[in-house]
Amino acid sequence: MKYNNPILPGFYPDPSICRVGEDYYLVTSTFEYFPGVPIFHSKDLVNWKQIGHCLTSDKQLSLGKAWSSGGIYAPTLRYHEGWFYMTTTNVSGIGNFFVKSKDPAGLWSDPFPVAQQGIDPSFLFDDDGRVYYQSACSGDEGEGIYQCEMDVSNGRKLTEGRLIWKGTGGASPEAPHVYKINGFYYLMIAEGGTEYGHMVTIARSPHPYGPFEPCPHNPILSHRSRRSSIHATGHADLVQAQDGTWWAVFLGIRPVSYPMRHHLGRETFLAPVTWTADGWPSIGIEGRVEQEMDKPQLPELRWPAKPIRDDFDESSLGLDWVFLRNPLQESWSLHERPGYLVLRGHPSTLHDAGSPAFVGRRLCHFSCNISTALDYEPVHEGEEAGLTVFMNEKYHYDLAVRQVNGQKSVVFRRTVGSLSTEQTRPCTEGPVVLRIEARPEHFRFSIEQNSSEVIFMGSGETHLLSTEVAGGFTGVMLAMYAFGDNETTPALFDWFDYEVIDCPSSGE
Ligand code: 6LW
Repeated sequence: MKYNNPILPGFYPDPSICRVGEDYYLVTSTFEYFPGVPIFHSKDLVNWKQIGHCLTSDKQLSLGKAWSSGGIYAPTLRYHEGWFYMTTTNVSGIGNFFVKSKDPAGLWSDPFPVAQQGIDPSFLFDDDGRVYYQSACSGDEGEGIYQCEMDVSNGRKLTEGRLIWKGTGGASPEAPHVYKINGFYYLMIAEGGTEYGHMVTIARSPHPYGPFEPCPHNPILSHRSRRSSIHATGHADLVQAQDGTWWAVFLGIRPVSYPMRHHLGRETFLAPVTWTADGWPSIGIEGRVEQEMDKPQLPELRWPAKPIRDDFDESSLGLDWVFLRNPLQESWSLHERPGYLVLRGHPSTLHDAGSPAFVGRRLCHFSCNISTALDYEPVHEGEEAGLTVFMNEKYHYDLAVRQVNGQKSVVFRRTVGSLSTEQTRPCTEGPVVLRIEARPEHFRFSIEQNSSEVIFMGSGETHLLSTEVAGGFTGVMLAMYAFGDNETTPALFDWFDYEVIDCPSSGE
């Protein structure tokens, strides 16, 4: 039996995994989006269901100063003596910290700051009760992986951080994880940067602080200069299944168009791990991963496919929905008009690195149809509400209802760096259906009113919103939004449809 990679399609980078009995849990990074660090559950390593977020309060996650692709960098998830621990870095806030919980679905604790510099923090709970804490930073001894000992009851450092490995010479040694296996301390890292030069390397030592002997066949995973539909593989975490087999989760990208550009973000992939007789691992098939691979021999647990429509009938937002930075509570409501998501715009717009009225979800497929029904009668010049395909404040395509010279109009806007184009078309009173056809190379935007003809408004290339063009660490988001300067008119979103046309991964 086979499974399809990625196991988590769409913007789910920097995965970390742990196993508790026959249950697997996985977290990913979330940067400027709130809530932060989604946590998923699986029984078979292939089918995953989100069960919550680790960071759900302003106290845990303050993103007010987060630039695009700032905020929450890579997390690590570990389980020890009845407690789940998640550590990460708020690069726009308190730096390295961890939260803990007995229930992986949450609620998670208030943050425990850790006074160790750098990014990509990780834990090792050693057999003798010591807890070692690693991070990637440029410290007194240069760039590399630093480790200290810590008291995990309060996050206090017990020893100074010491450089334990610089890697094999690749740029940006980062993403450290230490595993105690057969009496050895294995230190696995990423090198080469999270782009096309990305790779995973590993070293081991009989002692927690080394010296570390590099694996003779490093890198144990890389798609550098390989012919593949998958690239930039790296930032891995290992887990041993209950049947003794080893598996790795890691990030990768699936570029489309030429030259290679990816817009879905860095996604989570799975591959088997094999070990040599003298105790060195390889990820995938001699360091390569395929789109289709042999399934783990674990009891399968699948969930029903997600419904196409969210009609906002619940008292809280589904777990797929996120805000851009910490939302103004008065900017959104599911209670003001039951059965509608109500957005109330304010002066923060899509064009600044703020927190506009914005409720979005990841684009997880190359081909899907997105639509929303918007009931909105703007009265103030310049106020608007609509649907955006959003990479960051300088790279987004918007289809919105707006007041233009006193006339209710539909506007299609493309913002690509310093370039911006707009097409405007008057429209009548009453609800408007905003439609987006997402395909590998382009997005097509249309409107429909009074169930009459569908009017094409324009299109935009996916590559102009790609990471290679827009930069950053996230992926394209699809969001309902509103903004305006004055006492704005409430924008009523009746439903939101996300209909998958292709299904390239087992995750959907
Ligand atoms: C992540 C680090 C990295 O923390 O990018 O380029 C950061 N490498 O491993 C965000 O994904």
